[in-house]
Amino acid sequence: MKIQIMGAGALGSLVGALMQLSGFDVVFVARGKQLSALKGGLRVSGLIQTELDVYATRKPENADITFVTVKAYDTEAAAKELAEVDPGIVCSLQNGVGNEEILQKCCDKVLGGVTSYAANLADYGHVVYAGEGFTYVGELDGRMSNEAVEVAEVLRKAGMRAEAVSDIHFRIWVKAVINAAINPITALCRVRNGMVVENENLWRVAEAVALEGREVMLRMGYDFDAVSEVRKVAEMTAENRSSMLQDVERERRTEIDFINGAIVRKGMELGINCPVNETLLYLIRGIESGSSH
Ligand code: KPL
Repeated sequence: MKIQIMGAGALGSLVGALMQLSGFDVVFVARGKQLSALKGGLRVSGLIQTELDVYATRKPENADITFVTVKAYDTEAAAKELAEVDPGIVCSLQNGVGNEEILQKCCDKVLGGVTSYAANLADYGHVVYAGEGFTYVGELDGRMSNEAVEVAEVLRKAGMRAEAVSDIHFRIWVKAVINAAINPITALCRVRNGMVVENENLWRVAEAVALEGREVMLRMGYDFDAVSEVRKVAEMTAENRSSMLQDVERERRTEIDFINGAIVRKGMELGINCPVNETLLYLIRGIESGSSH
């Protein structure tokens, strides 16, 4: 079975490495310095230590399953490239809301996915496997399909904890609200995730973001205890530097528009004001406009 990783950055390289180590034929799609480095091999450190010769390319190819791991703002470009080949089952493992809908415009068979596996790029071609998590995949319309079951099975064969679910849309929103409460605060204050709960000033902001997200989700028919979940994830990932903090430190564009931006937009649609999410959205956009990406 041929597995393709569309966007072999930190998470994509980790998933690809785990797949290849379990015997799958893997294509790593990357660009720039990461592509050049991968052509010389992929190093994995952290929870596992290994070096692999990998097949890395700029453009996607035909495959049985394509995992999309590009940053949310690159989903549209990735979808257009995937439309030129037969990518098989396309499964997003990205952050934020709306990626699947963008992929569906160009690809026939799209599954939603969320993962809490943690990976960081120590350098181009060198991924650090920072934490084992859980991955959920599912149909966007809530059906339990053979494709979703098959993708979860493939992830499990690669040694990952994974499950096919019938509420992937809900899980995507849960992750977005958690990211909305942790990521921009850590990026603005340049702190690791744990500080969001350890510092009472930061916690007040995180709690307000979570409560706004919860209100929007409630109106969508989704109930979850956003404040407790944010606390739990911030404590569990206390030593992590969030993906948004890493983006800001490297002067790269962030995924703010697909996280807090998505909450603000959905809130507007439903007549709910989300002023704290909106403020964080504008502040992170302000940082982005001052950086060189
Ligand atoms: O998903 C994350 C991210 O950094 O994007 C969290 C859960 C906040 C872990 O760092």
